[in-house]
Amino acid sequence: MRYLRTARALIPALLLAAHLVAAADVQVQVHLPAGAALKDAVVYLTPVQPVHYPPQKAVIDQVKRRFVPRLSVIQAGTSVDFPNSDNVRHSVYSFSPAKSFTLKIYSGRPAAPVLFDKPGVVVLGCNIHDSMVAWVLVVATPYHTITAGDGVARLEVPPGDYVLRAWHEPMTLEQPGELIKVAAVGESRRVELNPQDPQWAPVPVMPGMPDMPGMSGAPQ
Ligand SMILES: [Cu+2]
Repeated sequence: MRYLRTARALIPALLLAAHLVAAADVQVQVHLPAGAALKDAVVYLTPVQPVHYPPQKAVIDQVKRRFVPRLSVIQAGTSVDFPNSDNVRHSVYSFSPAKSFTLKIYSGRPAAPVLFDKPGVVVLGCNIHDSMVAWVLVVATPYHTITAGDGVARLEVPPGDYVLRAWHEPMTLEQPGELIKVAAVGESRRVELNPQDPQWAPVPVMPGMPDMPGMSGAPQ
């Protein structure tokens, strides 16, 4: 029995050790062609061998007639809530191919979250307030983050083969990416994003949405 108790006591320590061994640090610096660090770039590593990841939830609030946060990176299969913290009504929409939807004009909390089930770039707008814009990058991986002011992103991933990509608004497409092998000791990379590239083309954020007269910010 004593051996059994000892074995039971060891299991959490062994699992923890396995976890520590399993994670490799990947550091990625995103920069412009001239070398300047690029803040608020999404960096993501997509496993070549697909991994299972459980469904997630996220929140994009509406505060003082802005989306908060303005930039989100979520994995495909995430349900996003769009609460309205303002005392004016909003109507959130997207015409992006990766997720097209409209939430009817509402106060408070809409009835149901919106499921983002496909990878891709999604631009959000509000039918009532033209200046409201938010970006959602939907990725097919749980390994993603956003660069800080120094343009550096740090990720912890199991060692293995990945496609490394970076993205920044207003890129309309994802990069083809670079195949990298992450060893247990970790990896350090630099990724250049070039605003001259075609996928950086500005997008029409409000593509042909009819105005809604009389609704411009009037308290509801
Ligand atoms: Cu609005």
